[in-house]
Amino acid sequence: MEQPEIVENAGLWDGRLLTFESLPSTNQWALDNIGSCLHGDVIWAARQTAGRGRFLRKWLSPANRCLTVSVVIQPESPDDFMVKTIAQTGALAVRSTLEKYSIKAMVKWPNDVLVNGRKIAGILAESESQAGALILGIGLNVNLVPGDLSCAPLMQPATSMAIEKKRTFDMGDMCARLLSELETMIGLVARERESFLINTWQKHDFLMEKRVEVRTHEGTVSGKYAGLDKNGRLRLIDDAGQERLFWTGDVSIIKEF
Ligand code: BT5
Repeated sequence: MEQPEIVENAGLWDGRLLTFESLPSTNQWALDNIGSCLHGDVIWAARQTAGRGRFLRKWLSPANRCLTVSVVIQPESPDDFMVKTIAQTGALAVRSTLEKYSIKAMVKWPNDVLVNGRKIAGILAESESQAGALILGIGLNVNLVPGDLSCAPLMQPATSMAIEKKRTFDMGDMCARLLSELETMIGLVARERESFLINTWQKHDFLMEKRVEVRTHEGTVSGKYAGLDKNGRLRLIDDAGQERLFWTGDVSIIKEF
């Protein structure tokens, strides 16, 4: 297995940045090597050969064009507010990173970042129960060109920073900027908690005021999207007028004619 290049204090907080040329999946590497990881370590692979999304879906990341990182977080307690809301916090950090490059992005529950309705980034939060660690995986389409993702059918259209801005971006700068925004966002959420999370999410919420369909392994429910609850769950007012809360699922907007 390839040995990473390690840079001290270049991860999150005082963590390290561990860079690989190629890994199957940065989240999987962090899970497999959790014993040697420290709080705040960031795993970055220039190329992922088996990147994954939620529910074991594939995440496609052409070499050096999609920023694929995983952050190791060892929360003080498994009930930590941050644990429940880390995917939303990650999405908000990606959104504010993009704003720094004048790209107006919106968040879509639970883990997407969209530009003009096209997916530019996805988040995968996984936990490692023995070490009590949380792995926050982020895939951000930086320099993808049209056609890069044409090898597979996508659940929704995709875009990249390069497609939006018609220029390429330095991956190292992008990684540093993303980690800095993430550190700030995690700090804000930890200090100001649900009021900050709910309000900030609401300002950039792609689903606000929409009629949606939420699909889970238990079935599909439709109704009016009503934002996040205090634990980061999706609130839906179903067609019978009842509030329903979801920890996970896939959401799509119902087109009204
Ligand atoms: C996600 O899942 O969006 C989470 C993606 C997390 C990827 C990161 S990369 C670093 C870390 N290491 C990993 O192995 N994973 C994490 P989900 O909501 O399930 O969306 C997956 C769906 O997005 C796929 O089924 C495709 O339809 C679509 N997709 C795949 N690659 C894409 C890309 N590069 N850009 C936009 N959409 C993509």
